[in-house]
Amino acid sequence: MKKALITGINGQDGSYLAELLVNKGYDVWGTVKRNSVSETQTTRIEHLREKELINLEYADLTDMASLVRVLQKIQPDEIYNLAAQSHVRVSFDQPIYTANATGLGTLNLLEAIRMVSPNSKFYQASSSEMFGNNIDEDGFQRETTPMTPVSPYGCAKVFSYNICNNYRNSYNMKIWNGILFNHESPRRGTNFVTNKVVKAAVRIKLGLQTELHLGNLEATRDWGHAKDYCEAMWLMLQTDEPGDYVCSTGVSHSVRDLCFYTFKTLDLKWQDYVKIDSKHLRPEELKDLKGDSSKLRNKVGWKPKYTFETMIDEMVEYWLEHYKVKKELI
Ligand code: NAP
Ligand code: F7E
Repeated sequence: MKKALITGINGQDGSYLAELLVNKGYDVWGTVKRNSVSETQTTRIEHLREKELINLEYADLTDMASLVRVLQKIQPDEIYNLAAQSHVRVSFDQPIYTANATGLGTLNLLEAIRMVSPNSKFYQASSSEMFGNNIDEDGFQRETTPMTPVSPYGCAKVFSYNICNNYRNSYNMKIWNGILFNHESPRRGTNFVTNKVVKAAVRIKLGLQTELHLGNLEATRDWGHAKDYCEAMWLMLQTDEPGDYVCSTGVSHSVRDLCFYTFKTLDLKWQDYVKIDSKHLRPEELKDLKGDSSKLRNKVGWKPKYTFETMIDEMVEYWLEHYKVKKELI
């Protein structure tokens, strides 16, 4: 039985990856960081915890001793580093914490692995935010696109990406960088734009809310489904040769398109409810993202199952179910 360790197992991706690895017969371990309200911290993984399908350990990426302790205890075959302060807007409010957790935290983990578990395969959650506003001539970003990040989060992820490549080359460690474009789901935090829009549109439809306040409607993103992207993480680690892989759908939509599609599925006109609020604007914005994932598709055989539309439909259904309403009844 293979052992896997997932940092940030209670996050959006951690919860889907844990399900995937449990279904593949892995012995799955995950780290959670200490939180004063333990009941809500494990909401996304409660179904796995209740049935004792996963094991949890306390650890924090900023606390290397805790990482050494966990690695010594588990000696995992595969390590997925999904933990991070992952919110771009928040990274402008807490740049130093973001650099410590999202940047230096990766180095803490790499050093811990080098000392106590050097043969583990390692997946690093790199991000399309690393590219900043660089776009290749054909309109896409890919593995070779230059990286000039435009947020403290993006800067921290570039540090992690570079140190992973450095450790791979210097110490022959088995390290993969998955450069993932935005991926969403009903489990996405509701302060990210997709789930914020979908939740609000459903609440507006049900008379629970009257307005939705957003920032930049012109930004475009290449939005895929987190389930598809977690499968890509696992597939990468099943290859023999460590490397860097972009994971994306190749289709992008603006935040305006997202509002249009979501409100339309509920028979609403988004213009009647959306208000622009400068507090949701960023000091510097990443304008357009669209990824070319040919390398992942051709070398690893990855293909997404969801489209933008089927993903948003699933998220709408989730929120209707949350408020106990059947779509046919509204
Ligand atoms: P998420 O839902 O925000 O989950 C992040 C996880 O990291 C949570 O479990 C969080 O725990 C944990 N965490 C935060 N700070 C930590 C620390 N200092 N030490 C240990 N754990 C810590 O993010 P996600 O959407 O699942 O994304 C997973 C990873 O992929 C992240 O590294 C993210 O930056 C990266 N990524 C995401 C996307 C995307 O579109 N989703 C795209 C590219 C890359 P608490 O919840 O208890 O705080
Ligand atoms: O913003 C705009 C905002 O916060 C998307 C993270 O998972 O993906 C994610 O980062 C766009 C931006 O995601 C609001 O300005 C407008 O242009 O959903 P988001 P993100 O910043 O792209 C990357 C790949 C990661 O790696 C990150 O971890 O939507 N936008 N109005 C808004 N965004 C938010 N959050 N809230 C608004 O009200």
